[in-house]
This record gives sequence, C-alpha cells and structure tokens, in this order.
Amino acid sequence: MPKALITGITGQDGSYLAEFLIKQGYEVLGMVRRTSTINFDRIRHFQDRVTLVQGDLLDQVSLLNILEEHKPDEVYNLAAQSFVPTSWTQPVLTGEFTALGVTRILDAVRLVNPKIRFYQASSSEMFGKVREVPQSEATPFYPRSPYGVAKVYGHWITINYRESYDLYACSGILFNHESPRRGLEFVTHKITNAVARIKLGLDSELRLGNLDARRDWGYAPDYVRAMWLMLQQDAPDDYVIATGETHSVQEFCEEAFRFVDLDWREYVVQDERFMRPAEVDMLVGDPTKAGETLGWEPSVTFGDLVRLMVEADIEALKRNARVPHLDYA
Ligand code: NAP
Ligand code: F7E
Repeated sequence: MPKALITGITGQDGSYLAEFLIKQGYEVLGMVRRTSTINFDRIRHFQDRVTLVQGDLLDQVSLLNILEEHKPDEVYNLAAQSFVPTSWTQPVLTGEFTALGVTRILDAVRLVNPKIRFYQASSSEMFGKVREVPQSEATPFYPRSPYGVAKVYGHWITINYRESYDLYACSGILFNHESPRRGLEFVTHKITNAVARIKLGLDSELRLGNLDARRDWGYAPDYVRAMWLMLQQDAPDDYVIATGETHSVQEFCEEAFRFVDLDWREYVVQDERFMRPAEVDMLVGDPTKAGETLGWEPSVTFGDLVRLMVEADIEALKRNARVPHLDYA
C-alpha cells in the first residue's frame, strides 16, 4: 500500500486530495498544526481513514521526525498562508510559511529519503501582471503580492532541489479552484454564501471589491487529481492546471444571483475595504501540456461550479451550518 503525507490536510485541497488518495488505495498521513480549537470540519467525515500527525512548516524538527517515523512514498506540500490580502498585512509570516516552509520540507525529504516523490502547490498568482495571454509553463512570472512573491520562491526552490539533488519534485501551477469547501474569505465562496443568505432572507447586501478582476476558475476535486497524476509520471516536471476560460467577478455574481432568480445589481455594493494595494487584473491558463502528458482535463464548467456552490450554501444554511460574516474579508 503506497503511503502519502499531505501538509495542509485541513484545507480545501488537502481534504479533497486525502479522499482521492484513499480511493486510490493509499495509506494517508495528514500533517496538522496545534490549535486551541480543533478545526477538522473538512476532514471529519473521513478522519477514521487517515492518520493525523502533528507538525508545522515553521518547525524543521517536526518535519524530519514525521518523515523518519512514518516513511511516506509521496509528499504533497499544500500547507501555506494562502489568502492574498493577508499577505500584505502579514508579509513576513507569509514568507515563512509559503516560501521558506517549502525549503524546510524539501530539506527534510533530501535528508531522510531522497526517493520520496514531492509535489509543491505553486500558483497562478506567480504570473500576476501577466506577460502573455494565456499563461503557460513558459510564461515569465511578475508577482503582485507578498503571497505571489513567496510562491515564486517556493516554485524555484522546488526546481532547484530537483536539479541539485535529483529529487522527483514537481510543481503544479494551479489556477483558482473552488468548491463548497473553499474558505469563506475567497471571492467565490463569499459570493455564493451571500447569495444563499440573501435568498433565505438572512441578509440584504453583498459588499465586494474589484468586480472587473478576471480569473480562470475550476473545480477543486478536478485539480487534486492533477496533483496525483504529476507524481505518477516517469520523470518530474511542472504543469499549468487551468480550465482555459476566464470570467470576471461581476460575471460570477450575475450567474450566482441569476440561479436563485435575483438581480445582482440590487444587492452588490462596491466597498473600498476590499480593494487590494496591487491587483492581478486577468488570469487565464493554457493547460495543453497537462492534457497531452497527464491526460488531465477539467470536468466541471463555470456555470456548473457556480450553481453547485450556491446549492451547497443554501443546503448548509438550512442545516444552520454556515458562519455568518468575516469582517476582514
Ligand atoms: P487553504 O484552504 O487555505 O489551506 C491551507 C492549509 O495549510 C490548511 O490546512 C492550514 O492549516 C495549513 N497551514 C497553514 N500554515 C501552516 C503551517 N505553518 N504549518 C502547517 N500547516 C499550515 O488552501 P487551499 O485552497 O487548500 O490551497 C492549498 C495550497 O494550494 C496552498 O499552498 C495554496 O497556496 C495553493 N494554491 C491554491 C489555489 C486555490 O485556488 N485554492 C491555487 C493555487 C495554489 P490550518 O487549517 O491549521 O489553518
Ligand atoms: O480573489 C477580487 C480580488 O481572494 C479573486 C487563492 O487561492 O487563488 C486565490 O487567490 C479576485 C481578486 O482569490 C473581493 O481582488 C473582489 O482579483 O478569491 P480571491 P485570489 O486572490 O485570486 C490563487 C490562485 C491562489 O493561489 C491563492 O492562494 O476577486 N475580489 N472583491 C475579491 N476577493 C475577495 N477575496 N473578497 C472580495 O470582497
């Protein structure tokens, strides 16, 4: 039975990846950090089928001990400070988690067992102020936030460890991917949660920042399959994972409100508080290499993604399962 370690198992992607790997017949280890309140909402329904181990990307010894004790064959490094606005208010911490954290775990792999196959969660935010359209593996980076800068570091240190130490280390340059498990601070889930609340009479407006920003939005379970495929090839490489379609935040609103027969213009209010010091105006990925080499393609359209998220939020609210608001996002 192959064994995989997932850092960030309590996050959106970590939870879907764990379920996917269990179905593939893996023994799954999930690294969790110590918190005063347990935050296992996304993994509770399969917690009895994974082994949780305590560790932190800030703590080198914990990483070494986990690899030595549990001997995984594959490591998926998904842990990060992943919210772009927080990277301006906590830039050093973001660099510690999202940039240097990658070196800490790569070094642990190199020292404990360089045969471990390694996946790094790189991001389309590295393209930032885009140099070409669409963005592919060959597009130069121009990050526009401390988060984007930290991800560029994580990307290049992964490539450097591959080339310096002959590690099987891959970097997936994933464009935005969403689901009902997405953090409520990200724009898609913020919108679908608000649409559900407004539809059920629990709220009357939705305050957003830049409605013109465009993203290439896919469905998270499709994207974790791509992570696994990257580690099953003959040789390690880097891949763009995207749908190839771009939509604006406004289009996302239109679609989400239309689904519940409401007009978005009656509820959406633009609010300076949600504007960023620097914006990534437009992202759209070219997933040709992933299609040709990995046989990967997305299975959920933009319209289906919006609808499944709105439906899930309405259901959750009816069960009284959603928190109301986040003031800072
Ligand atoms: P997420 O929901 O924010 O999850 C992040 C995970 O990292 C959580 O499990 C969190 O644990 C953990 N974590 C944070 N700091 C840590 C530390 N110091 N030590 C150990 N664990 C730590 O993120 P996601 O959307 O699943 O994304 C997964 C990865 O892909 C991230 O690296 C993200 O930057 C990257 N990425 C995401 C997207 C996307 O569209 N979702 C696109 C490209 C790249 P707690 O639960 O304890 O906070
Ligand atoms: O913003 C605009 C905002 O926070 C998308 C992370 O997973 O994907 C994610 O980063 C766009 C931006 O995601 C609000 O200005 C408008 O242009 O959902 P987001 P992100 O910044 O693209 C990448 C690939 C990652 O790697 C990251 O980890 O939406 N926007 N109004 C807003 N965004 C938020 N959050 N809130 C608003 O009110």
